[in-house]
Amino acid sequence: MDEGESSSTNSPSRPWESYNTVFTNAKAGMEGVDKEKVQRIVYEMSKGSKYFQNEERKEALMKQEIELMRDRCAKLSSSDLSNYQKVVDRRILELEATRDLSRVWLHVDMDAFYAAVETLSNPSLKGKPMAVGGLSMISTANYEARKFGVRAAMPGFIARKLCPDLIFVPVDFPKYTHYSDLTRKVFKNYDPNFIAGSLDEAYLDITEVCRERGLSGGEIAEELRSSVHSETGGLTCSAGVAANRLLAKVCSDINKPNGQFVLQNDRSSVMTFISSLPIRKIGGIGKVTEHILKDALEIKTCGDMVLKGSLLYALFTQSSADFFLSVGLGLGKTDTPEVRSRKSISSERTFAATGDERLLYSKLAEIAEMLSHDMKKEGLTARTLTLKLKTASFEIRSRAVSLQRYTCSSEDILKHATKLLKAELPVSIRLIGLRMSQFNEEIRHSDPSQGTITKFIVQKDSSRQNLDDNDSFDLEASTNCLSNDERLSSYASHDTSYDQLKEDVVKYEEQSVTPEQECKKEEERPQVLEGDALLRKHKESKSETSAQNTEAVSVFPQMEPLLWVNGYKCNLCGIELPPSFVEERQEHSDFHLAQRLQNEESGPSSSTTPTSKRRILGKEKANSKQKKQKLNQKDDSKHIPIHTFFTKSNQNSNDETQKK
Ligand code: DCP
Ligand code: MG
Repeated sequence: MDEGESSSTNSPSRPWESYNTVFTNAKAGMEGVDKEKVQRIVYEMSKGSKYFQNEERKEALMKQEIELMRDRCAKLSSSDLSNYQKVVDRRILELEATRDLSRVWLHVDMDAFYAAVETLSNPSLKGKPMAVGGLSMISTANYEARKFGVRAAMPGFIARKLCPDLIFVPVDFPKYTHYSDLTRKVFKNYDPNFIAGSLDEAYLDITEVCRERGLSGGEIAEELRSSVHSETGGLTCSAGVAANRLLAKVCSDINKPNGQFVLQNDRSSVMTFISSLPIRKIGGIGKVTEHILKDALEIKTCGDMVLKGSLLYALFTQSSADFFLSVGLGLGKTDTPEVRSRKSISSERTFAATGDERLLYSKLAEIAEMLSHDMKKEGLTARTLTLKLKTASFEIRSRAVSLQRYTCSSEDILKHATKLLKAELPVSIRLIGLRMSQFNEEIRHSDPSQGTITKFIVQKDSSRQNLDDNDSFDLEASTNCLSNDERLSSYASHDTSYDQLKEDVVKYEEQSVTPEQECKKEEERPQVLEGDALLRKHKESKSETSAQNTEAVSVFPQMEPLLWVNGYKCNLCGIELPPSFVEERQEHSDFHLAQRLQNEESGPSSSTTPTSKRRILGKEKANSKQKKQKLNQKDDSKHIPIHTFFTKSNQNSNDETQKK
């Protein structure tokens, strides 16, 4: 199990100790790994690279956030805290009243999924350390490889350094989809409305099936796992059974691989379980949130969230504090969510940073035109316009305006967008985005094309019914103080295939139910952890809320699909990463950011986009017929050559390759 990360302490003689990336986070099967050795190798292999610098920048920002939180904490008087404690006591009563112990939820997650599927089709891989992916990035590793510290989202060349005998198998997404379908057929027998997460996991409400068949949750879990094993011809999975989805997910990781854990459905068992659970175990609490809670507030376990509830309510927005408190009480979702409908539509462009106002206005006009075109195509009108900017120094700004009427006209959009932009000038900008939200529901519901979109979403992948527990997903999206910046950085070159991407955005934008809810959601989005701008806003006023006139609002929740084509495929390098891998996606975006910075720095000749650069490099490779080891990478051309950003490390990697 993931032990989370230790606090950032730095010993000058062992600098890697404070170098915590996703590569060094433990996953199931990595319990005995020498973490320090892994950290040292990862550190040494990436030191000096752009990736490394980016990690350092993120670390510095995080430390800044922690300091700010400490300062705010120190300013709280004891009477403040005793007032907040009253709020906590009242909220505990209210939250307790919502506790539902009547349902039995099961979370199932396949073991080393891609790797297990590959082993099924090539049994000679059995028992040998292997990873699915390539030198630039691996998607997963089997449990044999994990003993060496090899894990998903790690560049393959680092993995090979950790485990020289590592066998690489290229990613074969259609094959995993096929096996995923087989598992879903089994899940349906237990809950026809099961909620699929990524390809290899699902939540099932097994209350009825337990009742009908007079079996316990544990017995159903055993049966389901054995059925998955036989229907797939040998794949194993792990399961967690608990009163709600949040707990069931935590439980499914406890006895991985090929195991299960049942948490009894009574309050005392739940409270005992949750009280000592490390906060990082909770879906929705990522690295940044973990560090802020741990390092600034000394909240290490879920139980601490209740004990220190007054601090949480004093320092965070109510929705964040409510989330933390409900986690501390072991509460989670127990209902089956409805299909979500579209929430917003947007267009954006990245370009070489410029302060030339004429150019910026002309970009804005193009974007307004594209957005209007898309809205007309989908029969949408909306009345909240948001302008998003990324400045030359990667600062993200969002400004919103509520329009007098619903519209989709490019003239209207441009008129208001121009006002928003004007207020920001002069500034050097590298990205402009426009988003329209708060749709006219009447038109929407009477518009047949809308039905088609929803149908498309549902048909395309039933997992999109709801990819995660909302409680955790929303928080994760908004708590990572670096995420806006980092996620935006992923659009470095999407101009190249913009039309295709826009199509994907239209199809896969994040969905919600009504404009009111959307608005509420934006207001409620936890602000403290969304970066400096939101920190400032939070300090100014907690009561400043709805999207009236020009004001800062939070993130563009639909940005991800611009990078993740069809919801899972990185448009820059083709790697496939399901939406629920929030942190891994973050790392992957960083990867591309580093690449982009590298390109920018190495002068005009390297201003080629990653896509075209990839093509050129591919050609060179073919022409020079270098006798590099293929490492079983049929699809290596899909990956960006690692040396575009890991200059030093790549050298090591090549040396390694030649040695082999
Ligand atoms: N995946 C990916 N990239 C990541 C993480 C995962 O492509 N960064 C893919 C490969 C995995 C699959 O998703 O096989 C499921 O992810 P899990 O986190 O469930 O990992 P595994 O199933 O591989 O291992 P386990 O669940 O046993 O820990
Ligand atoms: Mg899995």
